[in-house]
Amino acid sequence: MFNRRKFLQSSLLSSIGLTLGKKIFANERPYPVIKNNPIVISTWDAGLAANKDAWKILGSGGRALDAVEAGVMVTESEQSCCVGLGANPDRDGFVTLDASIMDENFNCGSVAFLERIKHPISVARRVMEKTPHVMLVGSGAQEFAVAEGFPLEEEKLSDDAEKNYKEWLKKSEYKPIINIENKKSSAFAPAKVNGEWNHDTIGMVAMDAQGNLSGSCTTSGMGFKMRGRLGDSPIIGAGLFVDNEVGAVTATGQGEDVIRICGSHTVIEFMRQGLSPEEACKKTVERIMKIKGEAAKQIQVAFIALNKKGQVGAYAIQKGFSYALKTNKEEKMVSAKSVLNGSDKW
Ligand code: SD4
Repeated sequence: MFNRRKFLQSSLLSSIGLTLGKKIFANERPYPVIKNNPIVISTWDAGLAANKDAWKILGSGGRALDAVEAGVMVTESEQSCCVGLGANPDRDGFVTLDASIMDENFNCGSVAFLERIKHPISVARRVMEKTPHVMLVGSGAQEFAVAEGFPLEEEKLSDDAEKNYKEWLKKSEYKPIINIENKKSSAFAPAKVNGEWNHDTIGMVAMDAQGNLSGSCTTSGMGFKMRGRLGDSPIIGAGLFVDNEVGAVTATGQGEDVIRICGSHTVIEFMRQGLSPEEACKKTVERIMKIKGEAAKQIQVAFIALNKKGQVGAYAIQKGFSYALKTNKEEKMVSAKSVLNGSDKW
């Protein structure tokens, strides 16, 4: 039955909507009012360039989710980098990629063991937005990507990766160790970027002008890994976690040890209890070290965290981990504190 009161209410609401819509248009304000100071942090040196692209979105009032996707796409595109298709292959000579993304509403998506697709992070976002699932892997993930219009790239190693792989094949020793900042000659060390050794992962977390948090993580995983091996990066709660009431966290380093303790989720829970981002990362790193005992001296794990107040922090097992930070006031690399400080290293 026609209800006059409801009709009046809804016409009133729509005219308010129209007036607001007109007002926004009349003021030519393309984005919502800036309420918070946006901030973005990301792992390792490649984070500087990635943050710049993220900032194009954050700095003009855009959404953190869009920023963390656009940011890490820069690193995925680097042919000479160890993230994306230019990265070191697995021990059978194939590059296999993992990525995950998470927004402010616990929506999340990930892909793993994905081959021949340039931007795994964008496929992860499509999984989140276009399927009822969180994770797609292997040929299924690739089929989904192609169906979504992502081009299937040529199966070819980058020059750096080919050189590294040939070198590795000489001994073909299976000793997976990740992120060894000081052991440049290791068969498992990642490829070179601009003459510097770089890493095979980028994780990024950001807060936008609305105060919303999001995160992304993308990796080629461990160089010369077993075929099919996954690390923490595509696993929500391990390599990445976002709780919009608390903070956003991502991990880098030896994924197996991050997965064991649901690393990024653990950092979030410590922050929920009131710890600062740095303290929360430190406690989580210490938990891994307690479990590993002496063996912790052989690995690197690091976390970066951002809380709801816009405070950031990081902590690593080994010395040498740094992250890139960008706000409207500064843009820099920050060296993280570590539990082990060089003398007790390896
Ligand atoms: C992995 N956590 O696949 C990733 C590797 C990494 O810098 O972070 N490398 O285990």
